[in-house]
Amino acid sequence: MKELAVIERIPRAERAARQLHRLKGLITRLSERVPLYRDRLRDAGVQPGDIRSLADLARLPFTVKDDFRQTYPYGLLAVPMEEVIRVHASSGTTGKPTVVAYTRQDVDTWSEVMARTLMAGDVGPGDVVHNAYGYGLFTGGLGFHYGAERVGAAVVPISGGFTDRQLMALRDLGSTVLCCTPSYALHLAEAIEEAGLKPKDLKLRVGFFGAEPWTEAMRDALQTRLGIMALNIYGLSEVIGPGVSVECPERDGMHVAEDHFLPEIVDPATLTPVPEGTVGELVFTTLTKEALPVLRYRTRDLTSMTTEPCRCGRTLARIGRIMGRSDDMLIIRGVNVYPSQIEHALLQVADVEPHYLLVVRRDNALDTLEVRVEVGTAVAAAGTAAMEVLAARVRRKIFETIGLTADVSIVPPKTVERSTGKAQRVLDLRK
Ligand code: DLL
Repeated sequence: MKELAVIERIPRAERAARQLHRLKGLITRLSERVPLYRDRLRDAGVQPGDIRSLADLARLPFTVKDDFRQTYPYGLLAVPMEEVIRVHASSGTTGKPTVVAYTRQDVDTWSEVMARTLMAGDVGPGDVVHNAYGYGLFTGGLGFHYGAERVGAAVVPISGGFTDRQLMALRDLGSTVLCCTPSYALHLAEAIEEAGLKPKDLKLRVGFFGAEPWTEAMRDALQTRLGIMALNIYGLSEVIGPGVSVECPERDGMHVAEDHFLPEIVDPATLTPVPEGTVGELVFTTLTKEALPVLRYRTRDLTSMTTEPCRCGRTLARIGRIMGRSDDMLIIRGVNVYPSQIEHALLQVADVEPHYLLVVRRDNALDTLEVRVEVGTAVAAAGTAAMEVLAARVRRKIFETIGLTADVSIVPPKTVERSTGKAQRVLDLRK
């Protein structure tokens, strides 16, 4: 484990030499093995030999989420299927998820960056890691699981939900580390208080919270109410999952595992790199991924970056809190949802009109989604029972599409406000 700590503290110039070597190898692999990249690199007039410095990155083509959709499910793979040992997925723009794949080496790399993540909170043998991130296609659960095992901690693979059982496990198993989304952590904090428990009744010491946006005010609340140090963790499936970046105890920006994931910040309109400290869109190039390497993947997440040394001694660049997105993606209970997915679902149900409003709220720390949709005049005339049947059909369709249960309100014709310009389809009341 010592060598992992060293990797994070080497001089930046030494790391840059390694990054450049890896970048050259990546360009060769992509142009030989992935048709989409072969074509794009050719169109950009880039030969593998043209990469002479990290600044040459700015000449390379971008990758976007839609590229995953166009090549669904395995078109971006850079290895034969025989070398793939794991598949995960996250929501996409049309109901089809974004599929990501890992070789044995990729799972090992992921475990390493997740071990480094946990080590940022000094987690190791003797710790009990309560892992309430969802296990399954979502990368959160298994990502933390492998990292916790790698550092030699005892992992409690409790996954999400069943709050009563979570409380019992937190208390009885002596959990010292909490891993879940910040909104679920707040929900757990409330449940702990309702059960008459105080932070000192638990052994929790540190929490790793991410997968959705949160704020400093939320950090203060979690730290006080749970009696822990709350660390922000950022990652995304297309790059690897969690493990891309994490805060150290200084809590002054998230260190990027730059030896594996090369970060850039670009202006989302012009796509040119912006000066350090300026807010723009975060872009990643994976330097070591085998199964699914990505070149300049546009995350759509807005933040800034600094390479100033951190008081903790790590020389890794740091990104700030995610301040928003350059697209319309919502994160509801940790699930990525695009309004277009819901629209797609609504349009498949007969008798509803394509006039809708999505209302997102936070009740008792949990996100709720209300879908208000207009009914056609025929069903409206048929009365309440018919509207209720319709609401149930819409609810089922939405669940099939995004995997979340929405509160569906069927409203009379012409009652959803019409817009004269860009339609306002989302009312996010969580902010
Ligand atoms: O959310 C991976 C993850 C799991 C990260 C567990 C942290 C903890 P996806 O489902 O692909 O992967 O969603 C990625 O979630 O582009 C951001 O918009 C958002 N996101 C992730 N972490 C943060 C964070 C996982 N700390 C998308 N703050 C990303 C704000 C975050 N947004």
